[in-house]
Amino acid sequence: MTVQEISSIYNRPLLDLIYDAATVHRNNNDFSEVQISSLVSIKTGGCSEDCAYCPQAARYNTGVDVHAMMKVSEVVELATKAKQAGSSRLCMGAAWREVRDNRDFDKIIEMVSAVNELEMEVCCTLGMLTFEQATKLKDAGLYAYNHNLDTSEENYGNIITTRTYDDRLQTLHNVRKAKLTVCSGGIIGLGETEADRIGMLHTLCNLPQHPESVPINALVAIKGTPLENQKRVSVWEMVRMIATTRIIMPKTIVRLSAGRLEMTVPEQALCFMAGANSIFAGDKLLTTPNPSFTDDMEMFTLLGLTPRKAFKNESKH
Ligand code: SAM
Ligand code: DTB
Ligand code: SF4
Repeated sequence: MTVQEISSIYNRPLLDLIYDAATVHRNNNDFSEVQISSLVSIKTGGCSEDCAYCPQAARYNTGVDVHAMMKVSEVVELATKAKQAGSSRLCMGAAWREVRDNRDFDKIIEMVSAVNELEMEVCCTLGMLTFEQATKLKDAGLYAYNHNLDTSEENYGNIITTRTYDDRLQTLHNVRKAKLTVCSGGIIGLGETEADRIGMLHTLCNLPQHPESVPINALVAIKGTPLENQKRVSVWEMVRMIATTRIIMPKTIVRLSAGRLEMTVPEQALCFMAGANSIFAGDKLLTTPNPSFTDDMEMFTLLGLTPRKAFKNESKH
């Protein structure tokens, strides 16, 4: 799909866009199902990178407590709780630039296989990864790898200077080659233009294969980061972004990610209508608060949504 084609979808009158996205969603997916993922920050803060949005970058004073790698048993306990609350996927995040072949990585391999035994889809987001490391994770039972493009190639250097867009794409290539499923999306509200949003979606949708999941995050502006004074994105921008993603990648899981705490239930309902079919649940994202499981379950009941079971598309991979 061309930039022009994506742009003409993105710029449709809002209600047409929502209606069209809802139609694509209903024709391609079980629209009453929403996947629930939970996040665990297995290694927090102290990161060497300069991502302008991130509370975990060591160079900004954000007040995040730095934590060394969690114990395998702690992760299994959190995963078990998340599963009981309805999560089908556990995503383990580490504040790293890249994976290194050391004891921490060995520990992650153990975590992956332990959580996989709970019959949850296991996802990791650990920074850059080689093909060999991706293969090790796959062999341990990893299901998905998250690595966001975050913004357009043109805007990337305004947000992050310690690595390049090509580095990101190379990791996505390594992940795909290791036959892991790909989770890659971005953030809106960084100060990007609409052309940047469209540009990012263009890159995602023209990868050799669509990512199996695309998280759309609204910036959580963090005090101490260069983006602390960014204005909160409006729900209409979230809806537009989600609806466009749904239309151009009809079968992908589109995740309404960071930023839900500031959204009302009717606002979130619009996002589900426009094709979002996944959320992060549990009272914490990586370092910032998120709605509680209880509130989300009330919302699901109200809207007639049901949690999606793990490994639903297993036969395809
Ligand atoms: N360090 C690894 C990396 O950068 O790939 C993995 C963890 S990193 C925290 C994962 C993603 O979280 C980022 O790519 C970004 O999209 C998202 N993120 C981080 N801080 C955020 C914020 N303040 N608001 C919204 N999304 C954020
Ligand atoms: C994604 O796209 N968003 C999640 C997950 N993938 C790793 C992280 C959001 C982080 C929000 C800021 C925080 O809690 O630290
Ligand atoms: Fe580090 Fe990832 Fe945060 Fe960037 S987004 S500073 S790489 S933890």
